[in-house]
Amino acid sequence: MRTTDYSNQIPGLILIEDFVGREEEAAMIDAVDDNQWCGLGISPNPELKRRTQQYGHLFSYRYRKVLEELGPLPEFSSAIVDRIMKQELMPNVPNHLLVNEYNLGQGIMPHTDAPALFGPAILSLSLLSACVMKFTHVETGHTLDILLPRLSMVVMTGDSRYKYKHSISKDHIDTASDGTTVHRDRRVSFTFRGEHHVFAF
Ligand SMILES: O=C(O)CCC(=O)C(=O)O
Repeated sequence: MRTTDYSNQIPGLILIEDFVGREEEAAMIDAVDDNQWCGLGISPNPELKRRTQQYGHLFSYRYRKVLEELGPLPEFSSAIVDRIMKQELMPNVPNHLLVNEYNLGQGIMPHTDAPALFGPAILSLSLLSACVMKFTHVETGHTLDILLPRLSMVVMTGDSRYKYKHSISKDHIDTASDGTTVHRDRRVSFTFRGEHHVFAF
């Protein structure tokens, strides 16, 4: 594992390379591909333009609230959760896992994960492909494009979590701020979030 601390450019932003190995990656991808995806017309969250899965609880993008408690995070994520806690990357055990699939031409719009729903640390694991994540300061417009290598974990706390929006382009080839380019492929991300959610039911 190699950690790059971007805090001198955006406080609270770090990247940990090789957070998982290739065999773990394959097992996690097999597990999610055996489960039900939603999005692209399929409920819940049919309006999403990419496929997703949620574990822990079900968040509605449309209504911006938690709709249902789904139980503990799945067995296939438990080694990652243990690693997160051992490395003290989150204050509490994550209770939400969002799996996003990005095929070529799919991205995610600039957003800040709802502060009223999710805790102070947002962690996202990149599987199968690298991509570039753009950070844009909500007030100053300052931007930074960082490469998220395959198998890496990006950790957003502090300003990177609360004062910046993050997004992923639809481009087939991405360029980071340091000039590195990456050819995109199918990417599946595991985003871990914790506490601070108010149930709607
Ligand atoms: O794909 C990722 O790494 C980020 C996902 C994300 O930002 C989200 O679903 O809110």
